[in-house]
Amino acid sequence: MKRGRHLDQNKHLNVLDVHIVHVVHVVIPLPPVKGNLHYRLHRKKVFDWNLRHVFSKNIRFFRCFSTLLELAGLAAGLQFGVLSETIQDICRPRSWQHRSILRRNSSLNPFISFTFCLLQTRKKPVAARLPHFSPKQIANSMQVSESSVKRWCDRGVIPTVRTIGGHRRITLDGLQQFLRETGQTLVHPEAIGLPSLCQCRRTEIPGAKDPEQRSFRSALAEGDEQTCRAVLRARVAGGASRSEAAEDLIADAMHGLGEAWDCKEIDIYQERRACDICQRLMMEMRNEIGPVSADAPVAVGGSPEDDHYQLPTAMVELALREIGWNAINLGSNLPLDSFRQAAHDQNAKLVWLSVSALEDPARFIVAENRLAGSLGEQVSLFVGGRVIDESLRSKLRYTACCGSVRELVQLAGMTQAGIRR
Ligand code: B12
Repeated sequence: MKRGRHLDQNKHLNVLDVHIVHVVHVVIPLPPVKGNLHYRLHRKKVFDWNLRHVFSKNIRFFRCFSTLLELAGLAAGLQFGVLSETIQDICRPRSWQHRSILRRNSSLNPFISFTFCLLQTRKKPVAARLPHFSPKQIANSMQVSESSVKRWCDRGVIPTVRTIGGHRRITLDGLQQFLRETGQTLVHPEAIGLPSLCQCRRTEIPGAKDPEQRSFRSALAEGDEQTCRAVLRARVAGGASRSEAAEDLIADAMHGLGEAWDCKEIDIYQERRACDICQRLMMEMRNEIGPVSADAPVAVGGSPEDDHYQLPTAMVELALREIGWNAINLGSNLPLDSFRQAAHDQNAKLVWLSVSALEDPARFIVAENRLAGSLGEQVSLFVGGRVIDESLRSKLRYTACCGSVRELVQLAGMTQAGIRR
């Protein structure tokens, strides 16, 4: 039977829908019937897995057997929709057109023999697993020979499925597994309709001189939270305060990641993941400090409206708590009037403003000046952040404007309300 016709007959089957769970070969000897053997050989290749189906005339028996298998399969948690369809297909009258070999060759013992596969239908819809690729497509996108890809398929290095016609096909999952396990890359992912991946995704973030900073930077870019934590702890164990360690390692690494992101040397997800890790590490350190004393002076602060940066203000909170303030981080993207309200409600002695991004500097200046005027003489206003440059600074009203958390610690420690560790 020609393959084309064969595929056509089975067009309702997609080989990616099924996979062989088990091959069953059954030979049932029959009592010899002299003279008129009506056993017929069904020669149709249902699949190209060289299966031969020899049926007796008694189709009911076959159906019964398949039902039993189906039940057994269901009991084992498998699905057998395709098996029944295949059998129906086989059982069509036109499948019986071949005269039996048994009839022509009387030396053969009469038997019913059939080999078939238990086919497990996959549960996911086909579309979810597409696309799948031919070895030639993969070879083109990897810039290797097609025969190499076929060899990898046959050795199981690339997980491969077969079409009904027996051709090798590689699913996206299989391809990704292969690339992951072998460290190979697609030179031309676009050749198979995939977006190009950043081949030069860095985990070495250059720029730091200190070995601890270097290892923290690369662990952070790698997403290795354990190593980040260990390096941070080692810094604290070496005598740095928690906020100093955070500034030396976290701020430094985030600056490095920002530059690497700007140069397209890391992917954006690495930066987002790094932020998340740093948030957790700072929260851990904050919790290690423990509760502040009941009479500790209160400080409140955060980032202004349209500023979504969370790490700088969290770092300020950590630093102030470490020197004995009851520092309360109000978070990011907060209208400045809300700072005033929080200071009033909490009876705060210090308000900090961490400014990393400004959409409308003029509006910010007005709001900042209003906030400074409303806080009163007893409340210190500390301003800092990466966008506070000389020209902006000159238009703001504050008690102190610092470039770093270290400076803030020194100044806050000197304020009247500040208390010693
Ligand atoms: C993480 C990150 C983000 C994240 C933040 C997420 C989060 N959950 O926090 C998000 C996604 C919001 C983001 C967005 C954008 N980002 Co961004 N981002 C960064 C990155 C990589 C790290 C920021 C950070 O957390 N640093 C760590 C903190 C601790 O360091 P720090 O801010 O310098 O703070 C120190 C001091 O300033 C000081 N300090 C800070 N606050 C205060 C307060 C007081 C009172 C005191 C005393 C001191 C003080 O102490 C800190 C410790 O030393 C920086 C790179 C960098 N150089 O910082 C880019 C960076 C700031 N981003 C940049 C850009 C371009 C953007 C976007 C415009 C990108 C875009 N196209 O959308 C947007 C703008 C968003 C906006 N309008 O708010 C550029 C800015 C370039 C420029 N010339 O302005 C940078 C520099 C990256 C780069 N190299 O290109 N970003």
